Amino acid sequence: MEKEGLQIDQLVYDQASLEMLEKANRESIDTCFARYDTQKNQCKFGTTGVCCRICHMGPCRITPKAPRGICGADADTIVARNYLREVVSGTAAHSDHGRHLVLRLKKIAEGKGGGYEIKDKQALYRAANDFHIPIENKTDEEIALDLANLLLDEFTSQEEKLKTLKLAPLTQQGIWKTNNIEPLGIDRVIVEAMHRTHIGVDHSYRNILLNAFKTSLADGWGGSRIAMIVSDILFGTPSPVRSAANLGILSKDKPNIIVHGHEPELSEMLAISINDPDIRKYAKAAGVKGVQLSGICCTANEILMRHGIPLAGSFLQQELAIITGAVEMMIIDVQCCMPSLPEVAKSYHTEIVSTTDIAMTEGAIHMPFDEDNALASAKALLKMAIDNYKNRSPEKVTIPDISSPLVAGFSVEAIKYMLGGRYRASFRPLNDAIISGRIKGIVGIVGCTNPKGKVDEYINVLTRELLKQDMLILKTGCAAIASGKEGMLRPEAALEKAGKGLREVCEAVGIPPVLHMGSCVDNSRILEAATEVVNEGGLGDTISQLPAVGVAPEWMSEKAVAIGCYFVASGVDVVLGQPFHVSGSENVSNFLHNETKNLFGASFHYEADPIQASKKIIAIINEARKNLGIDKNIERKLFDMKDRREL
Ligand code: SF4
Ligand code: MSK
Repeated sequence: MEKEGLQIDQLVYDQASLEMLEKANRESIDTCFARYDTQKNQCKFGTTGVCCRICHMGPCRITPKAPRGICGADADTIVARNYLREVVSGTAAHSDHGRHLVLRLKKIAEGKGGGYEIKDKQALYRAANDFHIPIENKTDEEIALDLANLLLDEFTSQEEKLKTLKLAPLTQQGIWKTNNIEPLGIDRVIVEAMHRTHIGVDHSYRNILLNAFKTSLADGWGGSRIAMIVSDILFGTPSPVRSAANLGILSKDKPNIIVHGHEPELSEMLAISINDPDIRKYAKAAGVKGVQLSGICCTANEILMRHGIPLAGSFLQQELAIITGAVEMMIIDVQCCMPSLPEVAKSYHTEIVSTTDIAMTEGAIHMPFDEDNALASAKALLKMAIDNYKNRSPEKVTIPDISSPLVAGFSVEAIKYMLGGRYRASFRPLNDAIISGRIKGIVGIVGCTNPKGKVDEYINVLTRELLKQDMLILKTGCAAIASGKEGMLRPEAALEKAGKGLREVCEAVGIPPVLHMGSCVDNSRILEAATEVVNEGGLGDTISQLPAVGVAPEWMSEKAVAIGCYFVASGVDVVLGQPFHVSGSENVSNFLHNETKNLFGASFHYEADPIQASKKIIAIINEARKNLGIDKNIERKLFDMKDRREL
């Protein structure tokens, strides 16, 4: 229930969310916004990172009068250990997602795919080529089996460095070697990091933090990259697709099914099954005209990128979607699904269905997804949702009439194709546009939404500022959804919002100025794009030399901490709109915000205000341009015969 004194219009930026918060208020529904208000005097020991509950002599809290915990750990050790544990959790989340997909690929290769198949053979051959797997005289299944086994070894390898690191530019690999942060197998790295942070093990904040960067590489270049590679093989490499975003996409007269979470296996099957003749027939018999599938968070991004399934909203709209009263079923898998959903759903007819045994929620219906009978599992859920349509109470339904059209699906392959066509697909035109100054730089804006600020405001204000300054924006996760709702993912946004140079490039290529590259694990696509730019030439030979910055404006999850770390370890400066919980240790803060610059050529920066953040980003990009000697705009010149002769 909303509380007295809570200024609803200060909580959310988009009108659809605002309307639903007002409805929540009228209907006395508890939401995360009211709960944030209750929690908002947050514990200083937690927010500064100096609370330790790693052993049962504690918990201990560091203060000026008590500078050490019972075991003798000081603020540096405690803050660094807490930080590393966040990176471990984020890395584990992305990597476990990747592992499931590799296991599915292996089953397909063994003829036990359960309805899944190799959808994108080119993606399979590309991956085989990347990992030097011979493909001659082999069936696709044989290639897939070799690839699956190689990728499974990436999780379990005890003594060999990750092979996926070799996908980075050569000099980048050298930087990791010099700093001794090349990860071994993903599982080993995660176990080792948990061991290091046990009481009485690693007490050097510097050593612990270096391990955080090493662990994060096992995410960005390991688990997340693997998830991306295998998703493309199983479900198709994304290419530009039209769709729409925001709660207004919910149907007034069809059962609404929302998928929410991160793993694409079930949602992919649902996207396929909505057009199944059996489901059409079932819907018709129930007197409805089919079903409306949509998504929240990154499961949404996965099926948006490949099927154009619309986005109902981002992380902080999950409760608001139910409050429309028009959702028959919300299907949740893993990560970012609030435990409050069944409580909100109690006031409506929405069924909350959890689908994986590692993620159960009290009050939800638990129907584990049977991946070996995926189509049947997906259809059973759709039929349940159709059955539930009759329980919708029209008097409780309010669907905000607000949504924006968008174009998503910008994988690296798609960008290359758009830049150069089928026969000359390459990043050359992008590099040339950066060198000539028409595009000043590339900014990856990623991550979540967070009730600590007005939801979406930082993301949207920053995006607008950067577009004016000719920055090409790459987006993933909920930050991309915010841009979708704001109309920034339309090609026309280039005409309306971009600076002259960026507008010219977007018009010529036919792309929006903000490119939606996918889900949280697809942040590895941003690293892939950065690698393409380096390898294309003319902009230095490490990622840290590129005029490129990463931003996590409204982040909240441990996954975002891991993402930030692997961006910095890969040479991309990262601007945070929310600070880390590290201010209790000057040494840890200094290491993350300054010293890493000497190690990796990039560091973290915290800016609470989006306009200040845009200035910081422009300064970082201008410095990179100056160092590359491309800080003067080069006018495009038409060559006459004299020039040609001179050439
Ligand atoms: Fe306290 Fe040390 Fe135990 Fe942490 S590990 S709770 S600082 S005694
Ligand atoms: S869903 S991790 S709130 S981006 Fe990937 Fe959004 Fe952040 Fe979850």
